[in-house]
Amino acid sequence: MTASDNRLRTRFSMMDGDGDGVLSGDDFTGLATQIVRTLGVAPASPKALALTRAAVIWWDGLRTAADADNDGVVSLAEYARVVHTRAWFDAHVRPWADALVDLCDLDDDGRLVRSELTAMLLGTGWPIASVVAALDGLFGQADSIPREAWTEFVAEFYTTDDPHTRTNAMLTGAETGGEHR
Ligand SMILES: [Ca+2]
Ligand SMILES: [Ca+2]
Repeated sequence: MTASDNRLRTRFSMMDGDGDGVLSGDDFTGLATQIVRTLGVAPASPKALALTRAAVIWWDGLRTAADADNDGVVSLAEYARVVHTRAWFDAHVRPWADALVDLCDLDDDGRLVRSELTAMLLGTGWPIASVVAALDGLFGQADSIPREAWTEFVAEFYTTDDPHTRTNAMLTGAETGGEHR
């Protein structure tokens, strides 16, 4: 499997929260609920409600772009045909990325602390090895990073076609160092 296949499957399986092999609205609202629970945020708090709204925006954008057979769910084959441009990301996924950092930025100082970001990512189901590798690269020796550093990393993960992207650290397969040629 190439790194780009791996990236596609990793994105898909992370979105398929209930693991039934297709993406549906329930996967996205379920992911929001799971993150809110993991971080111990009150479900009725503004930040938690914003995350749920962003989950719906993301799903609506994905369904509109990808559900070619119009059956209300997005299969891996349908997902594979969608190209995520930066403009599409900004319109449909960035609200989710922003809501997530709002949730993780507990003291609202515009910076993310590594422990909180780690908790959030583990809560969304990322394997710990991927989380550690990605955050090692992002944080280096720092305790916190500007929130934009994280949202840019997320944008790159969803939109890049560079086989050697630093976001390969988030891939869940054995091959994480880019494509072998
Ligand atoms: Ca699903
Ligand atoms: Ca479909």
